[in-house]
Amino acid sequence: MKIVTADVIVTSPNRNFVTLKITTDEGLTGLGDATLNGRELAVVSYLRDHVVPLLIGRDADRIEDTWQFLYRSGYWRRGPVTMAAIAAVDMALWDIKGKAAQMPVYQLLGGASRDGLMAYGHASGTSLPALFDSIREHQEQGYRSIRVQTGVPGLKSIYGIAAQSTGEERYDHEPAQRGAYPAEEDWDTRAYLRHLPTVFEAVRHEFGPDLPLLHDGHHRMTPIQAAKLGKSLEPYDLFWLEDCTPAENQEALRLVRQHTTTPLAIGEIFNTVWDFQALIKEQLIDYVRAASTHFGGISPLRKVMDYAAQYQVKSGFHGPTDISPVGLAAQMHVGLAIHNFGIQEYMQHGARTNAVFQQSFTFADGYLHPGDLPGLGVELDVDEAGRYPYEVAYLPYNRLADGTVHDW
Ligand code: CS2
Ligand code: MG
Repeated sequence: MKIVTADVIVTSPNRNFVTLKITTDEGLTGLGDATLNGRELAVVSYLRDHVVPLLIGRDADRIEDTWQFLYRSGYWRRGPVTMAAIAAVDMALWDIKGKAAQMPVYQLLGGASRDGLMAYGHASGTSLPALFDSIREHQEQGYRSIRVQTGVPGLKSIYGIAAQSTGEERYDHEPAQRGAYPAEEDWDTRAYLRHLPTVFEAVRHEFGPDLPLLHDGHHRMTPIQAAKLGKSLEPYDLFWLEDCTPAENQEALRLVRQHTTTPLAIGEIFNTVWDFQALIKEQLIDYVRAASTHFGGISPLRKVMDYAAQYQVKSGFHGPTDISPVGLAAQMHVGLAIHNFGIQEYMQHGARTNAVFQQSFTFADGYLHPGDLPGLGVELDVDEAGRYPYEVAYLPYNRLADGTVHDW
């Protein structure tokens, strides 16, 4: 079965998405997600100018060979642009293989290891009452695990607070915004470290000991600050503390680990299996936060999880709205098949996005399931996608009180 066309589709229903659609000479089509939030067009060019011409005429059945060919023949390895482009090809070929076999992709990966994927949603509020309302709202939607982010006294804006934008017209992920320049936010780590334990104490008091609670530190702390936070959150029994330090310095996790038993999750900005190698082997993390979309697709995600299984490290795949429904489906299939699944982030896309991407997954009683359609179970309505051209959008950035740029 030969690849005859590969189209790169850019659409911005509630936010920007880049999708690769591969068609074979047998008339089968496959979709892959290549969305790189805030740098979308770089991947479009990488695909259109350098990858698509190499795909035409290739054997669509040879997923691993195509992956290795694109990775190794490019010479310049790794990096989010390269790996998002390769991811899209990998996902599209798995989608095609599933359709050819008349099976959902999770069946090709070994079949289901569980009935559904426990998912967590994002509760947030600038104040405690607003946060409690948001947690209750998520519980009513069925979520049984909840990420908690709040405002910090003295700071105008803080990562992950949905209140900054509401309604269907909003950009479909709270911090990112349409516009020609990144929004500037403020940051004070000491104020955050003082405030956060009081928030978790109040949430535990209100919602009891059972509810799994997660928190995202979004790369903002030094190792010793992260160690201190992990320690001060221990009484509130977090499911995980995510991205407590910037991911570039992996040694930092060793120091954090020496000081706290709060479980650690990292890796949403990692691109390859090698980024996780030392962290898994030295058991410095508990959850792999990779996303199929930025990690080279389904094939490497499966490999890193099999490696992690030896060390009892579990999955916690990155699932914000900047992962398209195609990328989300891809990692749901992996999550259902692997033994060491942990949890799946699930933020929910907006209505326009769901009209562009027809999906077959279900979310019931807190559990996701990718569905049983052949392939990934997602189709793209090209006409609907065409109604929403690309719009410039950036993630925000941070400055400290004295004007220094800080990690966002
Ligand atoms: C976040 C992301 O979901 C998460 O854990 O860290 O929302 C992140 O801010 C965005 O994916 C950036 O594109
Ligand atoms: Mg995160």
